Amino acid sequence: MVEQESHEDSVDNSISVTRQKIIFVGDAATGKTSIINRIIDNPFNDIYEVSIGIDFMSKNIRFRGQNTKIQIWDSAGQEKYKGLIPSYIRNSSIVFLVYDVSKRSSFDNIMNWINFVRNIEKTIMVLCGNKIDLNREVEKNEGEELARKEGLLFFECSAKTNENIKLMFYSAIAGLPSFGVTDESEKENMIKELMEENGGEGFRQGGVNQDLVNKPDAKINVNGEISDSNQKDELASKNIANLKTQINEKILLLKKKDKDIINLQISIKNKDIIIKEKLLKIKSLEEEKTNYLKENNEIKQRYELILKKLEDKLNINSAEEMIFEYEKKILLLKQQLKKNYEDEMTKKIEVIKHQYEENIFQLLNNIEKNLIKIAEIKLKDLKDKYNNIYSTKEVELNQKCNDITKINRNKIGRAHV
Ligand SMILES: Nc1nc2c(ncn2[C@@H]2O[C@H](COP(=O)(O)OP(=O)(O)OP(=O)(O)O)[C@@H](O)[C@H]2O)c(=O)[nH]1
Ligand SMILES: [Mg+2]
Repeated sequence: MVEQESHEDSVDNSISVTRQKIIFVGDAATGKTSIINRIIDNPFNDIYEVSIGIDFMSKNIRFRGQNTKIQIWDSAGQEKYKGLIPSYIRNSSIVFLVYDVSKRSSFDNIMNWINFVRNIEKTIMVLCGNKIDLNREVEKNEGEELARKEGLLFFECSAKTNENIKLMFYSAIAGLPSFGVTDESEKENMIKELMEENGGEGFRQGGVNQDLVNKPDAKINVNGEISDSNQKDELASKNIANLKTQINEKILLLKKKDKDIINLQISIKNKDIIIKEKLLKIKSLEEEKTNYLKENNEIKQRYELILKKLEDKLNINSAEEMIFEYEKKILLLKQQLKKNYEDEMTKKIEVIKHQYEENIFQLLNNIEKNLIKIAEIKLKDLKDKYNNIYSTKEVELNQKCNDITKINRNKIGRAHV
């Protein structure tokens, strides 16, 4: 655990004072400022005034003759101010993680806040579900469950109705080692005693924002005035604390740089080794290449030798004979092909001839039939014609016969007369 800021001061000659830092974090508008206002007995404000940077208030808590100076730091929940928070979490005694029970997203983000705090400081964390006077989106058992799992203290409260605010605050600070109570059974009495003795009165509101806190020679608070010496002390001690934090951060940075240099040296050494290994590898590859070229040359020579031997072995006469044989074969094949072609053509001509003959025969048949028909018609016509002529001629002849007969009779009659 990082050393806690726990200065032993002296308020008067007889009482020693211990300082304790408490900080409230959580999403914007969850009610951090409203809770702190209730702790210090300020009235509840319905209007949302967005916090900017960091505000603080302090109070001397008296308990069994011991004075504890409690500083309460109120952080702004807006994301853009998150970067300011770590230096206030460092060396803090208690961190209140506030969510809004009527807004699920603020509870969903609590785990991020827990991790955020844990990455900076190992400290007491109090999970606080505010706005229980409103309709819930987060049930109490969900908060309890998360607190149990993560080892946090857990309270629900309402800054509006003031329910549970003081109990939550005094229960949390009762766990601080500065009160020297280790017996759990005694804690309940202690909380009661603390509440009775201190209540919410006596808190002094600082309201110093980040800009002022970061300046070591800051002489004013946000109200633009430093009236009492206590307030001056407060501001000075805060400035010293901040300077210390800054120095510590610088030391950490230097240590980190040292580490980086060592790491760089190591990495240069490693690179050296790698380069040496690479050079060795290149050398062995070059040797391999020379061997390969040598081998390749030998193979080439052997191959050329074999080729030459093969050329010598080749007989030109036998090649000519082979060509003659092939020519003969080609001729035979040509003849065979010609014969096949001729046979096929003859067959085809026969078929075509037969078809023509068939067609001509059919044609002649048809012509003959037609001619017979025409002749019959002509014959009939002629018959009819001659019959007509004949019958007229017959009538004419009969007429002529009759006439002749008549004439003959007349002649005969006259002869008688
Ligand atoms: N109903 C109800 N409203 C509350 C309660 N606590 C705070 N509020 C209101 O919630 C709003 C935000 O409250 P603040 O206390 O300013 O919230 P905050 O967490 O300080 O917000 P930031 O400073 O922006 O991070 C204000 O309008 C308050 O009046 C509560 O318990 N019940
Ligand atoms: Mg606020």
